[in-house]
Amino acid sequence: MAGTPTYAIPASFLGVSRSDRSAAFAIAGVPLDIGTTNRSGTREGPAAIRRASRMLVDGAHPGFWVDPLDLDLADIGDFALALGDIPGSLARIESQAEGLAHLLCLGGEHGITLPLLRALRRRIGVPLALVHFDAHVDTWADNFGQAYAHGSVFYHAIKEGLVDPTRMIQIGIRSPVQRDVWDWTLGQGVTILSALDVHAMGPAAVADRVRAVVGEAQAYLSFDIDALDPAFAPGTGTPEIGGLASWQAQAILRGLVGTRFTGMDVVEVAPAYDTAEITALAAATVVWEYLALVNARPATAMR
Ligand SMILES: [Mn+2]
Repeated sequence: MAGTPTYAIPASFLGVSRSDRSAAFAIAGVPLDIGTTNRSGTREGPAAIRRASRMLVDGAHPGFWVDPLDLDLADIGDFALALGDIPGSLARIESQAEGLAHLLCLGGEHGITLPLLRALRRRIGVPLALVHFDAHVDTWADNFGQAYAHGSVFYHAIKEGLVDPTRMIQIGIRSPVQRDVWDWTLGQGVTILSALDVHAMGPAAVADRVRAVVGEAQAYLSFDIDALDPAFAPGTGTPEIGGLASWQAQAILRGLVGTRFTGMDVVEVAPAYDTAEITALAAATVVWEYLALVNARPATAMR
């Protein structure tokens, strides 16, 4: 606990000074905010998550004994976007995601995940398994006439063969949804665990289910902060009551040791609606948990 107090650390993710693209783990902000369908404000997400991450710099993860600051970790800044242009922005995000060893993105709205998956799918050559935390299925074919807004990400990801829907699990789902959208999602082979399922099963059983669905496939984690209950994450554009407590999401993640994750994002943080930085801190902690998880030795698996 010597040196610079956490609040005075530079506002990169975890205060890291490295910013080059050759690091083993690269953090990037993606402040896309033009495909939100309710309240906007995710353009401020990356900066808020970085600021909140400075709470997490004064020790190792107490379950895995990994200190993310000991990793080969860079914060490469924010990706450039095409202002006001969703397809143009998605193309730019995809090209900037190329050539990075292991990318962790701070959203931005959920629309950013589609180009990130396109880039990753091309690199690994096979469809990815997907662990998707969300209040919403995000498999709508369109959103009020817009095909690439934040509610259509996984419709396209499935249609484009970016993910293997039989190795895709959605956790925390609870929003109103059209029955045909629900049935289409299940019909593709996606596993849906509602928020009520999580509350009934408990985190350890959820983690077991995730590992059973994903298996040995290379996997991507997409964490929409609205998977958390608005009591734990008010700073988001489409809140839904009845969601996960922060500790439940944390416990599920800690149960995923050994999953072959190849990238992740945390999206939909809209700081204008946040209270006392709790949403931004939850998002920063999800990234920190992920860094510890993917660098954990299997022998340290914890519950
Ligand atoms: Mn979402």
